[in-house]
Amino acid sequence: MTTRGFMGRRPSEEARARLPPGQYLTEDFPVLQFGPTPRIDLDTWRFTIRDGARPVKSWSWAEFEALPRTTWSGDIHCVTTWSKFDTVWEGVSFDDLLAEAGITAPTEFLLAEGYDDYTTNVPVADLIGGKAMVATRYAGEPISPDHGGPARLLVPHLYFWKSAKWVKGLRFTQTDTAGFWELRGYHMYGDPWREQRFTGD
Ligand SMILES: Nc1nc2c(c(=O)[nH]1)N[C@H]1C(S)=C(S)[C@@H](COP(=O)(O)O)O[C@H]1N2
Ligand SMILES: [Mo]
Repeated sequence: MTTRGFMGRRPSEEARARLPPGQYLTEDFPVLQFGPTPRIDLDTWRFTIRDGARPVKSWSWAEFEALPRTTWSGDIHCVTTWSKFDTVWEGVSFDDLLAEAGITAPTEFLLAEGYDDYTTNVPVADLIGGKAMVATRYAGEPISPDHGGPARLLVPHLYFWKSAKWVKGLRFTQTDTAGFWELRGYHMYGDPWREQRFTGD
């Protein structure tokens, strides 16, 4: 068990190497969102890929659950300075979503959209090649409502605000279009290793 060493007051050498600048390690899983947790009924849940205004592909919950599954394990980093190590997620990779939709990405950018009307922009290049998924399980269980269940985007190499909770779809955009937090001063890209927290960082 190497995780023991991470729990002390001072992070171990290994933990420090895994912590991006300005981040601290937490064992908790803080809940952060701009509004209340939406109530989402699996009977009416849908996940839709759009090219601008045009729907390209849509899945019901049962259809989504039947898609190929991917597991990812690693560290997540929130702009509010907590990082959490060795989180385990399961869901459908962005690559598999495109393949199942029978498309290649029509533009270089998209907005992830939540059932709470949250949006966040991510370049397509940061989603392909196994870098992102629409997760439906965390630590072996369905994702709890507070953490974005039934499904959330997971883009773990960017600050966690890019991982939209209660995700209802992905919308390809012609240009890199600011989402909810990006319109309010957060960085358009959000690389934790370059400490891109705010506009201009
Ligand atoms: N739909 C939606 N997704 C969201 C948010 C939100 O307000 N609404 N907040 C973001 C922010 S700022 C963070 S830090 C993470 C927090 O995820 P957590 O509550 O599971 O820790 O969710 C992101 N995804
Ligand atoms: Mo955040």
